[in-house]
Amino acid sequence: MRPSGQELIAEATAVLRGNDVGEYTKPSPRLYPHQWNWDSAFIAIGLARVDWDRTVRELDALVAGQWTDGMIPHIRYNPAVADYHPGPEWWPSPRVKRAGEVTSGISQPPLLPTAVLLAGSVQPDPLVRLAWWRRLYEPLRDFLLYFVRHRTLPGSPLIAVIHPWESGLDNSPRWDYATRAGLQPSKPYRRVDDAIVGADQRPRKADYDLYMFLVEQIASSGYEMSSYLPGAPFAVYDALFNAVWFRAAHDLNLMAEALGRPPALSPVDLEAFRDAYGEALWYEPSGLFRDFDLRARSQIPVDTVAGLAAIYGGLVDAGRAVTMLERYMGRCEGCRLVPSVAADEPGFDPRRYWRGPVWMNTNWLLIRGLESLGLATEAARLADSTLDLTRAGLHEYYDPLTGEGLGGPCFSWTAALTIDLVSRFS
Ligand code: 9WN
Repeated sequence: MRPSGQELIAEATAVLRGNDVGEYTKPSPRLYPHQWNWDSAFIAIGLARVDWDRTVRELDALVAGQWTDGMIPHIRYNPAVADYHPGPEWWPSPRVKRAGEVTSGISQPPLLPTAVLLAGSVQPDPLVRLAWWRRLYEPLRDFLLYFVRHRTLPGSPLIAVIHPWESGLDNSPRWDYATRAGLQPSKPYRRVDDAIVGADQRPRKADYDLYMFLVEQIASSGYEMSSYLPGAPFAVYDALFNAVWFRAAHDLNLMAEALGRPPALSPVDLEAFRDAYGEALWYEPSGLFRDFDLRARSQIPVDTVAGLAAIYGGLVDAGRAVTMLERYMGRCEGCRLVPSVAADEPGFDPRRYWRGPVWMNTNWLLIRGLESLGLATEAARLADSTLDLTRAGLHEYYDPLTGEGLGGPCFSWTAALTIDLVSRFS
């Protein structure tokens, strides 16, 4: 039997408290000891319902790592933690605004503006809410504009990610074409993840070789995207990343309106973005969006949950959302929903990280998207099956065939999004 809503909220709150290190929340107790970008955004969305003041601290800490060009990095390292590898020595001279900040040199899906909008909406005092939005507005605007200014190439408004870590779905089979090239970093590296979690649930050595090769390339460019991006060895229009950016742009514009400011992103530019997304990424034979490899100038032929993220972004209408989802589910019969990779894909692996397991955060994105499109029944159905996953505990991810909890235990975004879903759906 599934625990009651109140029991789930109590359990999830205890997980968040257990991972709380004062100003930020570790994604999980041992595996991820630093502050991660979109983790803190997901965490804020649930935490705001149980401790609003702590949520403000969480996001202030994340924004403290912002760079002079507006980027908010994917990891904000805690200098007191020494046993995490690969560590900040791989990211020399980060261009941080605030002296003393130690960060990585790439970003992650920009969920943060949406998290600030949603967390702000549960603050009952409008003066407190607006004061918070006013304080964060410019850092959030600069964060979204960073991608427009530094991650686009002539001819398209779509945003290029330059590392699989930036996609948030690190070892997705979408990136196997890059792994297969066999690129090697110039120096040896250590990893600790596969000693904490079973190696069969983590990225393979070939994946890490690529990750560390790219880290070296990006760092040695001095993070100068105007020269790096045109020839970058890995540059992709990621369907999920771009959908998250698009929704964040709309959400930031809602905040601007509440603050009596003009839109941060022009509605005309957003329409052009929407058209470009459809033109470059739609793949009719699968009824799904795909990612686009800027080196090969072609779509990447793998169907994953990232291809559904347009539902979250508001980049499709309700009719298309339903058919996309039904088609994808039809390829995953017998699975807990929604596997990170379509179960009939050759790269599908039900236990290995982003190669098949079900994740609470991608489900949550779809649920939010369905709600925004007015598909309340579909959203409630998916929320119910998502909450059902928690029977196995609040894990990082779940085996779609058995429901077994995998990866890190006591996982913060699973806990936070459980709080959000229970609060809204039960
Ligand atoms: C590398 C923290 C992060 C998530 C990512 C997830 C994983 C890191 C890792 O963990 O990435 O950034 O070491 O595998 O893929 O989405 O933000 O939870």
